[in-house]
Amino acid sequence: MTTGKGLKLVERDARGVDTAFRADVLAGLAEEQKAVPARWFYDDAGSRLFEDITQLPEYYPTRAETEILRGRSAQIAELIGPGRAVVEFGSGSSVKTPLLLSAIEPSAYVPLDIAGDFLRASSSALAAKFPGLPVYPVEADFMRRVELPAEVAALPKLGFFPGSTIGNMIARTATDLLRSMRETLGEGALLLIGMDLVKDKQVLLAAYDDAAGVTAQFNLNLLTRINRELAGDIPVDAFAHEARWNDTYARIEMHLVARQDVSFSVSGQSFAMAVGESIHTENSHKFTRRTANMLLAAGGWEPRARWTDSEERFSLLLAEARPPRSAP
Ligand code: AVJ
Repeated sequence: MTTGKGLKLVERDARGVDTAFRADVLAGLAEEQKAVPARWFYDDAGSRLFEDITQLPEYYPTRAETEILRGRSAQIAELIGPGRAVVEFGSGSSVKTPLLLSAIEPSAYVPLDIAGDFLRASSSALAAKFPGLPVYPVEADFMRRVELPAEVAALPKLGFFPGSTIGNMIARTATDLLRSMRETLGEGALLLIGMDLVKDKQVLLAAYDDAAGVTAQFNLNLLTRINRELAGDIPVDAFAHEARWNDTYARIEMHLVARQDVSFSVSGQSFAMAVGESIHTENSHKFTRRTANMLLAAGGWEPRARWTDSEERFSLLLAEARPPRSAP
């Protein structure tokens, strides 16, 4: 296993504050509809809580996608073929990544992640599971084109982006990401991507507001993180977790709603919220076959195959980076 370039991707000021986190939180809290990007959920506590979420009875996406990877591995392997360098966008899950790698006989595995420590840990675990498979972790922000290691330059590529993480992005950002992936992987590359499906509203709301309150803890942990890392004094108990269905954009939204009038400060800046006002913390877009295909096409990817789980809750799509065709 080789290591990345050792670039420091997380910039900290003299006090050790993550400057991008502070900038996002201060800008987001100053908006009319307060908002903090969902990527900031994942500190150590948040990452552990997300792992707990994936085990909840109400949270079907992880089980549904794993069912597809297990049940359709022969067909997936047939269409992908052996010998590709698998480029995973994100550090990889301990369950889904091995399922894919055992199915397709890849010739290299390249996980891309901005969080170097997590990347190194999950890469060595994976390398131990697949002796003989070259693993080249790259510490990078995959929202932009990534320079892949020279060792995989000549290999055909398969991008892997499971989990419906693309659903966290609004259409414009999702399109930018798909186009960056195309630049990173090159023409002729394949992309295997998970997208959660539109379904009964009550099923969706329950998946994001579970009876045990784990998703509520996950959402509220963002405030705890802000207090700890950005010298905040937000009264966490004054906020309630709420999941909402936004029908215009076909997405679940998570909000932190003020249960009373509150005022607080973060990094020396003061904020006030009236009872009922919220901080918007996450979007989780849900797709149909057509909106999924439309999004892929907008990003330069031609849909090739599509699988769903037995209850049609979740989709896994295979797409190919093809040269753009002119009209018609
Ligand atoms: C990791 C983005 C796929 O949107 O379902 C789970 C995150 N948020 N419960 C999702 C999440 C609340 C999850 N993704």
